[in-house]
Amino acid sequence: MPPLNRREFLRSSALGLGALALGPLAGCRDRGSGGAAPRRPNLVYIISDELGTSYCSFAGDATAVMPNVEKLVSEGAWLRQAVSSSPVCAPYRATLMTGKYASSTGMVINELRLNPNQRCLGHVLRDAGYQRCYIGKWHLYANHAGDHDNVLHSFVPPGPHRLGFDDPFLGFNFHHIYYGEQSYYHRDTPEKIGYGEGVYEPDGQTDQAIRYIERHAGDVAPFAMVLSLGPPHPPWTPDNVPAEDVAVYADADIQLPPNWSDHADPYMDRFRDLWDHPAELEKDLLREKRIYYAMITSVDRDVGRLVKALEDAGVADDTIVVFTSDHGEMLGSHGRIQKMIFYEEAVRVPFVVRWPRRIPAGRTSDITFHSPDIMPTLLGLMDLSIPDGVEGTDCSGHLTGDGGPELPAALLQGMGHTYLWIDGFEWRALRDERYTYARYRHPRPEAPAELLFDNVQDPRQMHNLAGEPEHRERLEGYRKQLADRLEALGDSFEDCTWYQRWTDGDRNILRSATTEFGPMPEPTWPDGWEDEYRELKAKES
Ligand SMILES: [Ca+2]
Repeated sequence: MPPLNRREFLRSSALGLGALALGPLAGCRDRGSGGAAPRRPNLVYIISDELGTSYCSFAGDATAVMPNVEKLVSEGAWLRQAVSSSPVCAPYRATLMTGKYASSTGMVINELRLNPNQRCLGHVLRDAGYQRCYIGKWHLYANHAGDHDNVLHSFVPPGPHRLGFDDPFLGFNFHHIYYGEQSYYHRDTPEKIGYGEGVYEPDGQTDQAIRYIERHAGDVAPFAMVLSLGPPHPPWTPDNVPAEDVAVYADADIQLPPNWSDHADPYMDRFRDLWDHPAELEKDLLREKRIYYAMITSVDRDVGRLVKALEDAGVADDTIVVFTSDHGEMLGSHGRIQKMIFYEEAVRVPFVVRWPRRIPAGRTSDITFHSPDIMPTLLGLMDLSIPDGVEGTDCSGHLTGDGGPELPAALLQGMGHTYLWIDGFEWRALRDERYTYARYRHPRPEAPAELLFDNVQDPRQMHNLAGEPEHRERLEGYRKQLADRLEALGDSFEDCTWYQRWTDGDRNILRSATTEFGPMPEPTWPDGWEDEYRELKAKES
């Protein structure tokens, strides 16, 4: 048997196991090599978009049909309290890649360009000898609000802006049309490449992932793949999802949520006018929710295909598979749609990790787990060092059963409008298994600016306890914890427009609460495309 490294020794000691009992660890070694160098596990990280835990079958939603993710849950570990620390697309993805809060990445709203002058997940994997493949939506590059299909914004050029995931990169910045001409990806040129006639985009992306696994399963170097799928993000129209997935819900009894409100939440940043006609909105939401579920089932089908490909290639036991989402969706709860809010429907996300070599099947945990913890936890599982400046916690021991550190609560940051520099929607919150405490920056006369919910007694968060005398002490405790946590991060809880000072005025991030990143590298378009780049830039300005 090869010698154990220190980490494995500590783990085996903690488990009280002798070296002879370490069969599964020995199985992590390079297959058949007999050498001392450990072969690290592969990683497949699947992100769906807009899938809240509230709508997952394994979390109690009786409507959702998702047998393949259920199987993943039964074979791996599920972190039941997982939340998105910034429940909106680009801020989450910046945190995923850096292990830092939005206040430290500077990605406070959507459609900003992340500064690549920081050590990211892909860089660590690259330096550890991993092959790194990225497939699907990226959303860390375009520095422009709207006009998503302009290749200036959809094409993420090779080089620093891919943050180490370039081997290959089969992606695009942002779109959510899953069929036809508006469904495409780029390789290493601005050319838009379709997934094939009539192919549903997530199916085409999963095909790409499966081909990659087939090609690289036998390589000496391990691989790390991110598969970033669009659904169940809207538009929720029947022509944006396969008919077979819609048919699954033909007889489903789709309902509005119990905390539906026919009044718009005054703190919502967009779409308030939908509540001018609540009866119509109800009808629309019921129709759309059926498509939302169909999209969940479509993602589930692709998860099943991907796991089967790992099994067929003989690498399932040596591959860490993560299934998660960037944030959830309100779908009418609390008089809101979309995300960018601290309520359960928007922040709670599935986080399921399957790795037969190390993670006991069917494990669940209720530790605090939020987006900054993802990168250090993955690196911890892979026995790779965590870069300085990472703000999350390595929770890998909670997945394997070895235990480890845990924060008292997840810190959640709402920095402003979804993608515009507009003030008035900012909030901060703390969430633990029992309570959510939240505070808006700008109180409005129609609704309280401070909220406290008992997530166990009142899982739909319909009863605000913040004003109740018997919760005064608890409220004070959360106020203090929030102040301390924000101070430690240098997060001064400002207006949305205040954060423009962290950019160059053109949506390129130059600094954050903690870091001066230096100049934004100029994108480099490939040979033969430089003229087109200059023309498009000139047209835009
Ligand atoms: Ca998203």
